[in-house]
Order: sequence, then C-alpha cells, then structure tokens
Amino acid sequence: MSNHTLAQKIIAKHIAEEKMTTNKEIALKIDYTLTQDSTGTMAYLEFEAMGIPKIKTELSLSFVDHNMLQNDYRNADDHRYLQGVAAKYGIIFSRPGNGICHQLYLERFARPGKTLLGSDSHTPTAGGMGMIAIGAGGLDVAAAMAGEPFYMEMPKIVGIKLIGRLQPFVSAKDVILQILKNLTVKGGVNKILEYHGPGVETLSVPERGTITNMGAETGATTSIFPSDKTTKDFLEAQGRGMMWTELRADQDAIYDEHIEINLSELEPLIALPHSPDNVKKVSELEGTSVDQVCIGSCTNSSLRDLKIVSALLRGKKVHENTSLTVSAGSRQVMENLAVTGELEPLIQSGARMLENACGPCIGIGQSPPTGAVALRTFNRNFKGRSGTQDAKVYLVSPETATAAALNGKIVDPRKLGEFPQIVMPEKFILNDSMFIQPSQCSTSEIIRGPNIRPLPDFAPLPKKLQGEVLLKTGDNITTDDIIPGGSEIMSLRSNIPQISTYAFCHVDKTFATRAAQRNGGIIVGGENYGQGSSREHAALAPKYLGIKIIIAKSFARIHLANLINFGILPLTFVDKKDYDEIVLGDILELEIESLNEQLTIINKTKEAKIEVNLNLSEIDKKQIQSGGKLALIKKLNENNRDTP
Ligand code: MIC
Ligand code: SF4
Repeated sequence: MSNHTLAQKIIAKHIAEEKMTTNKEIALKIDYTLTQDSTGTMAYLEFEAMGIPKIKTELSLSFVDHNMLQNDYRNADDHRYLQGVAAKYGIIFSRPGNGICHQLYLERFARPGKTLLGSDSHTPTAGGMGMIAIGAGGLDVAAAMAGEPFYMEMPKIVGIKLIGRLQPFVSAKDVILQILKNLTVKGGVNKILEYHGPGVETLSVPERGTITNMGAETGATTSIFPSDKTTKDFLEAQGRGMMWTELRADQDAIYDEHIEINLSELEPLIALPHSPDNVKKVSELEGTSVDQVCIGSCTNSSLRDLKIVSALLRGKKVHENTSLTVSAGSRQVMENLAVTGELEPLIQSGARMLENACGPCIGIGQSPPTGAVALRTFNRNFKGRSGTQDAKVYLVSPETATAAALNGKIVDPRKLGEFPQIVMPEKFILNDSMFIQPSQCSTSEIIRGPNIRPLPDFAPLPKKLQGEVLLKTGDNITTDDIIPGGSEIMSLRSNIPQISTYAFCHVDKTFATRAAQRNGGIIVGGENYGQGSSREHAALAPKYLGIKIIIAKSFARIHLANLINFGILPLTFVDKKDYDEIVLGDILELEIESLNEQLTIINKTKEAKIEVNLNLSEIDKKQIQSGGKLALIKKLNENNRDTP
C-alpha cells in the first residue's frame, strides 16, 4: 500500500470477504461495541433473542448516560435490566453518573487502529483517536456482539486538509461548524471525513473529538484523525500509553474529495435555529438577548473545554437574565476540575452544575421558556428537541457560550479580553470505580420491570402492498420528529407498543391513531429522511403501526439501515418531481414479484404510475424477505444448531 488513506488502511485490516470498492457493500469486523441506556435496552433485548451465551467482541460496553432522571420506576427498571444483562453476557457496565458514553470512551477505552460500533450516532467521537468508529441501530450492534460483521456501503473518503492554527477564542467547534456550513446536513452521507495536514498537530485529542463527534451532523459514516504524538501524550496522560500506535495516511493518499480549512482564518461561528448547518459568524448576531446557556454534551464537555469556561468565569457572575448550566462529560472531568480548584469559579459564578450526563441535549430537563433564545454547546438544534417547541436554539463553542452567559446577549468572545492560559494535566486523576467489570459481579440475574416488553414479532412482507398515504413530510425530517426525546417518551424505549403512540406526535398529532385505525399505510418523505439519531424506535414504531413502505427523495444512512433491519421498504423516487404528485390520502399499490432495483407504484386515486428505486444488497433482500434482520439471524442460528 502506498497511496492509501488512513480510513482505508484500518478498513482493509478489518474487512471480511469483499474488496474495498467505493459504494459497494463491505462487511467490517467489529472489535468493540458500545451502547447507551436509551438505545441499549432494545439492543440487549435483541441480543438476548439471538441466543448467544457470551459476547464475541474484544470488548463491549454498556453506558447509562441519557435518561437518568428516574422520575418513576420505568427508567430505574431499565437501568437495572442493563446492569443484569452486562453481568450475564460479559459486558462492562458504566454506572449512571459516570459520564457521557463518548467522553468516557475517548478517555478510557478508545484505541488507535480499532473498529467500534455504537448504538448512538455520535460514536464517531472516537475517530479523534484514530479509530473507525461508526454509529448504528441497536440491532446492528447486537449482531456485532454476536460476532457478525457490520455491513455498510464502502464510503467515499473526503480528505480535509487543516493548515494554520486556531486563534484565541476560536476553537474546535468553530472548525466543525465551518465544515457543516460547507457540506450541509446531508453532504457527508456515505462518506468518511478524514483529517490530515499540518494543522492536525495543533489540535489536542479532545478537540479532535469535538470535530469527529459533530461530523455526524453532516450525515457522514464517520470521521477520523491520525494517531500521532499528540495521541500518544493523551493516552499516556490517561495511563494507557501502551495502547498507542502511530497511524497516518500514506504521503500520496488519494482522496475522493478535497476540502482545505485554514484554521488561522476561522472566526467564532454559530448555528442558527433549527439546523446545525445554518451557520453564520457570531459577530453577525451580536446583541441578541439570551435567556439560557447550556455547556456540556458529548461535543463540548471535556476537561479542556471546562477549564476554559472556568477560567473565563473566574471572579465574574452570570448575567441576571440568563440561566447557565454546566454538565461535565465525565466524573473524571469533574474530579480533575475539583482538585485543581477550577470547579470553584463555576460554582461562584452562579452556574447550575448538572449531572455528568446528556441531560438538556436530549430534552431531559432545562427546557427553555416559551419562545426563548438558548445558546448551547451541543450538536443538534432541531426544532422542539430542547422540549420547548418554539424555543430558538443556537449551537456554539464553549467560549461563545460563556461570553453570552456573562453578558446576557450574544457577544463575540474575542471581546472578553486576554485568552486564558490553561494547564492540562500530565497525568489525569484516574478513577475507574464506576465501571463494573463482569468478573466483579456476584450475581448475573436479569430483572425485567413491567415496562420492559418483549420484542414484537413481525411477519415477512406480503407480495402485494396497498395503503393510504398517511403522512407527507418535507426535507430533513429528523428521528426526533419521528420519535421525540425527553424523559417521558424515553422512559418507553423498552416498550414498543407504548412508544408507538407517540410517533410523529409533534408533526401530526393524529398520525399514530390514524395508522392504527387503518392497519398501517405509507409515508412520503423529502430529502435526507431520518437524519440525526440512531434510535431504531424511529423504524420500530412506524413498523408496529403497520407502515410497510416509506417513499422519500433520499434517506439518512443509519435510519435507512434501521428501516431495512425491521422490514420496512425504503423507496426513493426515480424522478424527484413525482413527490409533488402524491397527496395525503392517496391510495398507493405496489406488487413485489422480486425485490428489483426499480419498481412501479400505482397511485390508485390518481390512476398514475410512479417509478421508484429500491437499493438493497443481497443480505438486505434476505432480511426483508425473512421479516427483518432479527428473524434472519434467528433462522440462521437455528439452522446451525440443527446441523450436527
Ligand atoms: C441523540 O443525540 O439524538 C441521541 C439521543 O444520543 C441518539 C440516541 C438515542 O436516540 O437514544 C443518537 O444520537 O443516536
Ligand atoms: Fe447525549 Fe446529546 Fe451526545 Fe446524544 S448528542 S449522546 S443526547 S450528549
């Protein structure tokens, strides 16, 4: 190999069977997996259904970090179930309060050159450590724990050359906001964003993690940085120096696409409501009153970020009209801040210290007041995700967030004066006591609360499908639109019949009832249908309500895979103009003799034909024909058991 990108090198080492041909399906061997509580309950119910006695990966982790409010027994029951499953199957369990999965993973487990599959769309955070880390639905992660490879389209590799050095008060968040401005929320679909160039060495591992984390918002399969001296130093400071290995692209690596970013020229940036790619300069919005500032989330909650925030707040007070919350990404971050005296300025400034968890990022607490402006260091500002439908959420760096918290309005952080010098520890204070190793467990009993319901069984697709168009959406519909977050609905993640009643509740209140009454139907979508989260509930709930077909202009990667996994046919318009010809209430019919690449839908109401594409790999076809991926895996396992 002499002209390979770093991503290609790691994929080549993990590829099973096929060649690495762009846009062709490949099977990737998965070394590590991670789950979090909100997607984990379903993933483990699926894993249990596979009948495998122990996980087959090198290492699998189960984090509890999303819904931790425990506002009734259901959430607490989910946590207890997850802990029992981890003990039984050999999975490391990260206790509630330990921190956010992606931050913890980067600190304690990420290892250059390995592959990671996680049931969370921000799993690519670990790409900051030179890994191929991919977000997927729970069922794909369960299959990886059972030893199955991960099937995906071989992505194009986009080379992002970084030159120059970030100026004071401009940080990693501004880099990824600039990339989002260029690429938009769908510009990364089926691509890997690979960083290279002299600017790379100016960024620390957590800063790289901010960039790879939010690469997910471009729709990219993953993002990756080289593993260099900076990576080595970080691993050594985490007491894991022996895990380092140097990894970089070949000198003459051939990228499919090129982007160049001059870090020296970047300014503080801000994503406006309601999309992470709606990016402007902070200076253009100066003076806008700000009601709430939230610092944290898997994008910006590292020790580096909170040290800066602490230094900027030292000796100052949060503006009286603005509420500031701070959530550290991990207990390690919290402990290190406490020991160096950097927690105190946060407390004294009036910042409200929240638990080390996702919290407000997914609408669990801190919903802003009616019509409020909130500045958040998070990665998504989809309408209503904060829990307040008419709130205006802006995405910013920790520096810009702090400037707003102090001034009660949007201010270019470069006006805050001298940029503070922070000192990163040569050795982090380490404490792994909140990780429970399976060998530590005295019992491996799995306790299921009454809200944890078995997975529904789904029948294989019939040959003839007919249904009414029950919903027609615009572009970029998010999985938050399909199944919203918030602690109430997230407490139902292990109960498909219940959670299904909330499908599209903020888009069309009548959808779930109409779907149930008509025994299902059809959804029509625009571009990038299903962007955002990996939650497979966004496929499972419509499936449970009887939806068998979704016709869209295009689909987001993880959601597309989830639809196929649960046997919903994802069709795309051959001619996108046909989208305009379908209206709510039309009756559509599709006969499927075989799962061809092009199919014809008959609009019975309009007596018109619509040509649609069905892009399925051979394995996808088998899944759809068997009633979904789980049914197929179960069938294969039974056949194996029957063979002497
Ligand atoms: C998100 O940021 O939307 C989530 C909540 O982390 C989701 C996972 C989930 O829905 O549980 C994600 O990003 O995959
Ligand atoms: Fe948690 Fe928000 Fe990160 Fe999702 S994006 S993992 S909800 S912090």
